[in-house]
Amino acid sequence: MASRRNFIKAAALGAGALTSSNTFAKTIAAKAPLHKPIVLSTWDFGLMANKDAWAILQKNGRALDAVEAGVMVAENDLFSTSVGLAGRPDREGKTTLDACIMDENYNCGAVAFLEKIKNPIAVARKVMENTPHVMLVGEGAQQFALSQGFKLDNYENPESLEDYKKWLKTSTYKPIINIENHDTIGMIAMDANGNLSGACTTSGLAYKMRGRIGDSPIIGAGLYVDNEIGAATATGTGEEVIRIAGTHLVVELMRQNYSPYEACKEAVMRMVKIRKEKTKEFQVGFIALNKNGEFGGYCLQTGFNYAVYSNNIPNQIFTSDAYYPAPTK
Ligand code: SD4
Repeated sequence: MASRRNFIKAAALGAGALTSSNTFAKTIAAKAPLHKPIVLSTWDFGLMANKDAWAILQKNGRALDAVEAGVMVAENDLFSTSVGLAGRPDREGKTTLDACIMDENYNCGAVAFLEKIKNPIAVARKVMENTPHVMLVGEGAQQFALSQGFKLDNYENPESLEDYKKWLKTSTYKPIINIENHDTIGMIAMDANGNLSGACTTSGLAYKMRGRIGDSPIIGAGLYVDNEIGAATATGTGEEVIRIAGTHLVVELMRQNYSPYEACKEAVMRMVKIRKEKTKEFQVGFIALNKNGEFGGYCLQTGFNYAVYSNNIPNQIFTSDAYYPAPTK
């Protein structure tokens, strides 16, 4: 039976670890923190993404390269309806992409409202490395991508188009918690040298207004990395994450010695405080990792999970604790 100490540790990890039947989940409760290298990413598809990140991390590669390669797995998935060109379109039927990346030296790059480019995260990295700017949007971002050797790609996912046609019949906009409203991939990693980086990429909310940009490409909202302290990334309704500068808040709370789990929870509680009953209508989830290798996640609605892979645990899914115990809709 689990000891009280392990239970507290598991609670601090925010992993639902002792309620899981997964042996590794139980082990981690006893053995935390994680041993570097470490990679965490949002949702189920984080498992596949973590594998490609891990291939780089285990060869002593840089966390920055790992997170870029990792999230590209989701961007390249021709059937992902929430990341990359396969993602569900905006209300005019066009898929528009948002992404950002940040390294261990506070370097960061982002693209938003980008169309017809397969790997927005790679363009975000080029913005970071090859321009004096942090963020490029729309036509300018596409023009820059082409100048960097990226090619226009007209791929459209038949499933996303089919969904869009159905949506057009009513054209009412109401994201459904954990369905239309989720599946951004956010990834944070620590490499063998102890350096942190993160990446976040999405097609954003389905049927959004044309030109709408969410939290995912915004440094401090969808992603933040402070190599002295830790890293955090977010998923869910971007407007709500932006409102509280979500991931920057999580990292600043970790600076004040909140554990990653407590920091994610406190950020969610901030939303509850300011948005009150409205928080029943949307989902937001955060994951975080600190410099000691402690990690955690917390969300508003039940249903959020994330994938964790480190030197002391194999790639696996953790279920996030939630503020609302069961879906409210
Ligand atoms: C957005 N945060 O565009 C994104 C959507 C999302 O999981 O996270 N989906 O608001």
